[in-house]
Amino acid sequence: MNALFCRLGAVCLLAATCLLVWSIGTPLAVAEISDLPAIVTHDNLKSAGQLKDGVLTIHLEVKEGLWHPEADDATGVPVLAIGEEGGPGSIPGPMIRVPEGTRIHAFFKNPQIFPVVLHGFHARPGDGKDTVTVEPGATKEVNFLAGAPGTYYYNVTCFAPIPIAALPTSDTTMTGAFIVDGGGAPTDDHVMVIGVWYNWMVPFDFTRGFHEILTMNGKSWPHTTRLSYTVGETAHWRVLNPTVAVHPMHLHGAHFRVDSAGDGEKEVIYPPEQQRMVVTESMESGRTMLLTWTPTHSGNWIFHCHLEMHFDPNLANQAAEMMGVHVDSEHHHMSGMAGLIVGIEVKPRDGQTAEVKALAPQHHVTLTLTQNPPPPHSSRRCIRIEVRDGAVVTATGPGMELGPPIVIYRGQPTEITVVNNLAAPTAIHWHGIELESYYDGVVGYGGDSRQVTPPIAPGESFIAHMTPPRAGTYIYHTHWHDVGQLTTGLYGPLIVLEPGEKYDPEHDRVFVVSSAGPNMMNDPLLLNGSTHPEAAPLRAGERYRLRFINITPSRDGVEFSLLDKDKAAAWLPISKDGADLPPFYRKSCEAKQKFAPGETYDYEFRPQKAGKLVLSTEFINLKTELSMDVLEPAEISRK
Ligand SMILES: [Cu+2]
Repeated sequence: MNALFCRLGAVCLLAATCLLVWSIGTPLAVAEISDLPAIVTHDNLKSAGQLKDGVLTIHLEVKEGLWHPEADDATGVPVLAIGEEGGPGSIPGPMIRVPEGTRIHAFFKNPQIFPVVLHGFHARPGDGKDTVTVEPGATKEVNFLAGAPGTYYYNVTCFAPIPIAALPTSDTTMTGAFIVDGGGAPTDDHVMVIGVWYNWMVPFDFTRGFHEILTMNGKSWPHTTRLSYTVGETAHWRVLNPTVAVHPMHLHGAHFRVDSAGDGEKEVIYPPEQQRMVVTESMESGRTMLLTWTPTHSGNWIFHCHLEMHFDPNLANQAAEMMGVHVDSEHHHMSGMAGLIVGIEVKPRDGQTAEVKALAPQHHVTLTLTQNPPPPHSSRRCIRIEVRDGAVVTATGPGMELGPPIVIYRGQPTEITVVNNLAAPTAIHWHGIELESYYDGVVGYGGDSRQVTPPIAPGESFIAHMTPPRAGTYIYHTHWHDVGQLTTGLYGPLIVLEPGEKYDPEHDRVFVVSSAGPNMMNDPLLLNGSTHPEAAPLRAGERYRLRFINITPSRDGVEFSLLDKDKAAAWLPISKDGADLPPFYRKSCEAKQKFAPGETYDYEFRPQKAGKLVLSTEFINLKTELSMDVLEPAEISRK
């Protein structure tokens, strides 16, 4: 089932419960709320409990308190959290981290007036249905072997009646990491727990989002902990998604290696031949991963969820306002981002300066942005993108919402001049390209202390330098904090070819799925910039490279399928996010792929016979199709 519907079901149930409790209870006065103790946040730097003779003894408790997802001195949100007895409640909950073979002896105290249910307090691999209920006022003792090494988590849920102070809160505020070390996995890692807090009391409005606060280790950008590395240093991260939402996690400026995939109960550590390099990994609800990356460029970088609604400052502000939480909106609007974002500050190697020295460009491209007048019978004003590459000029087609491809070459120093003739400022992110931070498009943060990425004001231009180290499929898209730009055509494919290769649009096809507006449930799904896309015919027997891009703002799982009379055809996966896939994944398979915003996939496809193929893109109730004729083999061009 789609995660969104799961979420809606859960939300409706909880909202109903909360409303019931609200109707029979008495809300705490403001003064009583501000008297609640502080819930602290932390970065999972040490294990809770006492480890002695192979046994970790830990005393945990449900605590009420005020959580500060923004600045520590900003108004808090009343929540329930887990803490060690005698200490404060924390978000994420106290980390349980033990060597393989450890026995965990936990005492769990429930001082609340309702039962709580413990999930994940058992050996791994485990069964999610294996839960323990702690009655009101009781303390329960649980004793289990940690089990297989890996990245796991626990969470605690409560049944109604929910205390009024915690009314709109119970999502991932009672979740913590559970790490079992061993099996050669790194221990010098950074553990990141994603959190989502919903305001259950606010009715849903798909044009305004879910009214939620997105956090990493209990904090929302710009208050998340800044990580620090030196160029060339190896970083290992364990990323945990114990939320009900999908989060396509995207790293700027470098590819990372996906070393594992887990679901909280079981983790699969990939052998080397199954490790993929990506820039975006779509983390389904419940998913965990271990990743490794090595910064190659100094400066400031971000690791964030690519769902626009999980970093849009306006949505974060709305959620906060609904709860009467003070919002540091000045800061949000300066950086234009909020929510599920982590900043990474990479220092140059010893003896090297951070100065950005662009190589003398051998290739110049100009990208000119203008506002198109609305087409007849429409009030939508879309953005026209013109790409000038030497004498060749291509542009957004009439009535379309998609920039033309920019084609550059691996290893060739390139400069792209962005000319902004729009009425508003903008910034362009070269999604997936390994380049200097200053050119990466993150306004107010990219670059370093001496030179920070500026917005491109109306009438101004900005030159981005890059020397892409690998050939593949990337994206250029607006990184300005206005979803309007991302939903009126300010994006396009960025294709990196091998040196000397010639772009062959006949056999190299790009399919971009995007959105004609910010409303994720209603605004049409666009395929190649249109609701009625067209494509030139294919020829039976010839080999094609099909490149797919999802640049919708928040459509977490768009399903692409290439159908031959309603049955999926077969294709060969060749790369993901611009990085070639290892041979393990290069096997002919059904031509179907579900993918999230910020992901790209490339396939090799060879139509077998003449006929008709349909490329279908679907998201819940939305569907856009493209039909392609397959012609008889041409004797002359046949390879
Ligand atoms: Cu997200």
